[in-house]
Amino acid sequence: MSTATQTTPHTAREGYDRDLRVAVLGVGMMGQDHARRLAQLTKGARLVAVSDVDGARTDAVAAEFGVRALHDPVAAIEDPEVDAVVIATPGFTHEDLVLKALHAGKPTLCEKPLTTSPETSRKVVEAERALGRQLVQVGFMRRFDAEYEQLRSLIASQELGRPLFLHCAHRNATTPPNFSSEMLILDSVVHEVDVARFLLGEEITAITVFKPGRTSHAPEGLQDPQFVLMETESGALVDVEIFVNTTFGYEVRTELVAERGSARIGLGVGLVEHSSAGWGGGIAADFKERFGAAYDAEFQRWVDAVRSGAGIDGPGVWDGYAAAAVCAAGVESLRTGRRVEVDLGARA
Ligand code: ISE
Repeated sequence: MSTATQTTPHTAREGYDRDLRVAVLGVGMMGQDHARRLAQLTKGARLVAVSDVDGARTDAVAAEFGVRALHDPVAAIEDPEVDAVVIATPGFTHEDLVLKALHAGKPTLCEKPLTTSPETSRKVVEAERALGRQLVQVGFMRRFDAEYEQLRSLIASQELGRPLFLHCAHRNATTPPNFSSEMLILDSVVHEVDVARFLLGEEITAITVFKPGRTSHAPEGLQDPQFVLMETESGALVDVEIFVNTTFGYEVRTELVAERGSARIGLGVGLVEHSSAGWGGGIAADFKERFGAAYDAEFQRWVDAVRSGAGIDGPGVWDGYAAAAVCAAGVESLRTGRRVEVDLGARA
């Protein structure tokens, strides 16, 4: 980061030969983390403003980083002193804010979900297409994790032959208050949907959600764990154990089984004890710890892409739309107990 203050007029399409002035919208847990990242770590970026529905929080975070407190997120998007925005507000606000950012021509890094339904995500896809260039990156940070990148390269090299199965485990220690059974799909499995598409390079065509016996540690009424089975265009199967009240830590693992071999990521190093008696030294406490380096890389590559005029370097609005469509089908399957097919329609 640096503190250059040159204000040459420009457009996002031309790129920036000075630091990118970024506003973070939504400074809850994740937004504050991103604000700190931009203020202290990301090169070529300068945090200039923050905005949150909670006015006191906006003021406190703005004071902490010595930046402007903008209480209206739309005003922050339209502010001439703001080049680009990070959206970390609750999911239901994303559609409106992303469309406003597209209208204002401001490069945007939007935390997942892109929007809360396939229909509204498709609207964003169409709006960006009408603009004729990519301006919105979606915050699927696992694509920037070194192990996922390695596994993707291995699959792409075809060294192990055709992928047949991905076995995924996604475990969280506890859930925040009001975490619903649907949120296991919409908030957690959404990452597995994106990494399956990223690793295999194809779309998901159907999803079935099973409801195994509940853990006694889940809050009343929460269906935890769940077991998800996804089918892909090529016939590969992706299964996900999603279990969000393990009590003992954060585990995210993927095993690839291909025609001539298998490979696993997310195991940690050395002896790892998986119990409440201890973490054995290899299990992260939460996703901020497990994916900290991936978030750092995601932000650096996004800022570099925006400054170069490329707009994005990572998952775009189509990826956000595909994830929303698969998750909506997953929620339908959770409710009905049936296998639900996914039809994305023509790629925009
Ligand atoms: C959370 O919102 C995340 O995005 C984490 O990566 C995921 O592991 C967790 O289950 C979600 O609740």
